[in-house]
Amino acid sequence: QIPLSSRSLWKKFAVKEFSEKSDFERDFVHHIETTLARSMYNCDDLAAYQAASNTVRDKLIVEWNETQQFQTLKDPKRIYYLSLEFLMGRAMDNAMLNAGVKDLVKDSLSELGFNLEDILEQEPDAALGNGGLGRLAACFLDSLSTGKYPSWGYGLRYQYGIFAQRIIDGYQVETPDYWLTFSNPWEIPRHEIQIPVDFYGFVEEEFNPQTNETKKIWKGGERVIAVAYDFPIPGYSTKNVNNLRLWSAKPTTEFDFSKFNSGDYQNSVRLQQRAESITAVLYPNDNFDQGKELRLKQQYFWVAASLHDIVRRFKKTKRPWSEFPLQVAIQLNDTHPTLAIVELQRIFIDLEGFSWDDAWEIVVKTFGYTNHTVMQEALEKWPIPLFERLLPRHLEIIYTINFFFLQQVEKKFQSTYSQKELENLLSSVSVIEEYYPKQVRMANLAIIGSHRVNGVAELHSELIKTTIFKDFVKVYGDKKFTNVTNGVTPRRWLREANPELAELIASKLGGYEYLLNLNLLKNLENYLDDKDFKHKWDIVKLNNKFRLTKLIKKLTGIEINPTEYLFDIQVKRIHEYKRQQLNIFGVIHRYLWIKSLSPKERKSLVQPKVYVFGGKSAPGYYMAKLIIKLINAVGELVNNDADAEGYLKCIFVPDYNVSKAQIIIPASDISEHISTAGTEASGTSNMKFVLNGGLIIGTVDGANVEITREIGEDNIFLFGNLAENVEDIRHAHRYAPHLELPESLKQVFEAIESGKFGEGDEYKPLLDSVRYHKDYYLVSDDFDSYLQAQELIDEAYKDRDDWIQKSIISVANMGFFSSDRCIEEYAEMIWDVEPLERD
Ligand code: CJB
Repeated sequence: QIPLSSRSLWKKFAVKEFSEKSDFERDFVHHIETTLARSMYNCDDLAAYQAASNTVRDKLIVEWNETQQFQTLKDPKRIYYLSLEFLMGRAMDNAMLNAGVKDLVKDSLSELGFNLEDILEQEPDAALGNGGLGRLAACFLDSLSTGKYPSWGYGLRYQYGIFAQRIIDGYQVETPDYWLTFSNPWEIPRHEIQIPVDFYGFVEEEFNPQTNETKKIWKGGERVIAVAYDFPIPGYSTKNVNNLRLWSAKPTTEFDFSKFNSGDYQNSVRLQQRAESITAVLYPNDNFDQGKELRLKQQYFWVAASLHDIVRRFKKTKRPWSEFPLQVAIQLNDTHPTLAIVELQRIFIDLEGFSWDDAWEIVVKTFGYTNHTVMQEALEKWPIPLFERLLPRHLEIIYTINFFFLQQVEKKFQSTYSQKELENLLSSVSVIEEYYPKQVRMANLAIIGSHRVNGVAELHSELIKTTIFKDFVKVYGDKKFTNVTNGVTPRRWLREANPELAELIASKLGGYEYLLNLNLLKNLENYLDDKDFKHKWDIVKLNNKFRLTKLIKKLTGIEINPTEYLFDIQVKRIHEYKRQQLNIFGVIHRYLWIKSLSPKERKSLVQPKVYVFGGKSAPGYYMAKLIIKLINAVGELVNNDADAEGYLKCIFVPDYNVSKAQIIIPASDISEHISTAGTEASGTSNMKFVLNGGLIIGTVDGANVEITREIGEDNIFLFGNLAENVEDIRHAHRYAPHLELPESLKQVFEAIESGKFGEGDEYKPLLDSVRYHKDYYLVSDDFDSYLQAQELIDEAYKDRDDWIQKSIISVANMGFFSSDRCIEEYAEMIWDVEPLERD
């Protein structure tokens, strides 16, 4: 505590945020000369980026500090968003835009001899996520700050984010993404916040003669320290700056003297080094559970540190424990943080001395769980022997949770169910799967320990109730299950990614207010007859296509004149269920068709198209890697074939990430969201594309359904079988003696096998997965319908005026898909929290 007599001095020297060019310039030079120890004689773009970002960061930190102090004073209910992934992308541009200082910084830097756009290119992406789930968490943080919700993100500070992808001879090659080579101005290391986390060890019973009770005590065998790194999260057009706290694992400084004395110094160093490996690397799987021990360690390390922090913050307020769920809402982003349920129960009963029931009541009120997938291979399960070794006390608590839960189920159904029915129900909802070895089902645990479970789009939320969690609906009724359709932040995905479109919209809507109330976009419909506006709309799209072709040239060497082509884009993780194979088979079909035409016919019949692909495959996902290879091989042939020149290009953009997405998405005429119906929980890039004036070709899946409802059926190209029919079709495939392929697909397969795209044999597993292995993803069933939809697109694109009309109407009706709306829904339905306006 600073004595009162000194405080006026502190106040006199309190940091002042820059608000004029000269302030920015002074601080910038200060950072160049002191923080970086450079001068005007050795200041390159990287140094300028670092100095500029430090200057912007200083401003942010002043507000961040004040926000935190204010929240401490007011002590509102807080939201804690636990996510193993935060796919943030770059911070600098976003921070400037949110604080409203981008023009000032741009002019200042220009006066100092630098170009802002070049400087922004110096920033590495913070790529601490795989795909949609991680990016959703990042959009939510933006909306939480913008909406002034007192909230924290908690995650891990991986030293290596998602790998960088290179394409060598058409194949994906992974290289490590060490993103912290240069000091990171966007994080504040909090070396004073160190939380011990234990693993392994054993459970002891301790008898207390005073109370005559025995108590379980977990004696951990290996201790690791969690160190906090704080990332300020600015809101748009508000001084509210929330915090994202990421944990980094460090060894303890306590030395194991027994090892030392026994002369095993090297081993004791090795053990310490092992600690740091916990937060070394992000697991690069999307929609897939690999079940590695280190991953379970990551999960517990993160959950234990975060809960310790949350409970400590609550205890500081001296409120009674009964108020815990009134002050704390914890959202579980997928099942990855499910151990938090068990850890909180452990804290309450083992450390704070609660009764089981009192503790459990608070726990369930505190947690909400978001499910992001129905794919079986993504559902997390941990083998009991592993669990028992790593977290013996937690396993005991899980057994007890399960015991009481199953008892309750039994009681509820024993009079109405037959013995057999009851057994089936119990074994389906049990947290423990009877398997060899037995396994802990994390989704079941998450449902039992939360008061709300939500899916991420209407169709998905219905599907979880009727498929993977249907037995839980029997137990709880369907009130516990709800829907919050995903959204995206219009600040990054419109204003930042597409400044020209954002400005054009602002010119009609009287400013940028719509970025805070996206429903205002609806007013764009007043300009559907405004020729000048429509012309400008068209020009913006063309400019964005130019911007993308420049990037393509830089990354692949391939030159494209965008004025000639319709841009058809599919960028997302490579996955069989997302069906990039369907797309590339379609490209091959189109190529064969073009080849079959005379030059004159081509001219009159073919709509020139560039197909752009991008996305990473998990390193161990053989089939996805094969799809990447095929796309590149098709590109190699098509892009160099004189017959196809001017009609067809096929591009694979390497190393798709957030910053590239910001250039790719605004350039699309059509984007592809073509998952097998019922497999894509929501999708979020579909929303980004439409918000940027692109139309979509898609299946009736995930949030495509709601996008269609909002923008109208005339403005989207839907095709394919419906989710409700998928199971029957699969069943038919399973029992058919052989699968009859449509003629169109046969042609494509023949072309591939003839060796046009390199060794025909190479792609055999991919073709066989369709024709001999039951075509699980319904590629053959949807192929003709897909081709028809593509034809409709070609036709529609001819009428450019109508196309622009569709584009404007679509954008005008995308208000619903702002992540601000999601956060409001969570706040009301799940968290029961209100925004807190800073005085
Ligand atoms: N999702 O990105 C992931 N990873 C997973 O392991 C499971 C799901 C995605 O989450 C997004 C956000 O909710 C969804 O839009 C997307 O459909 C889903 O695949």
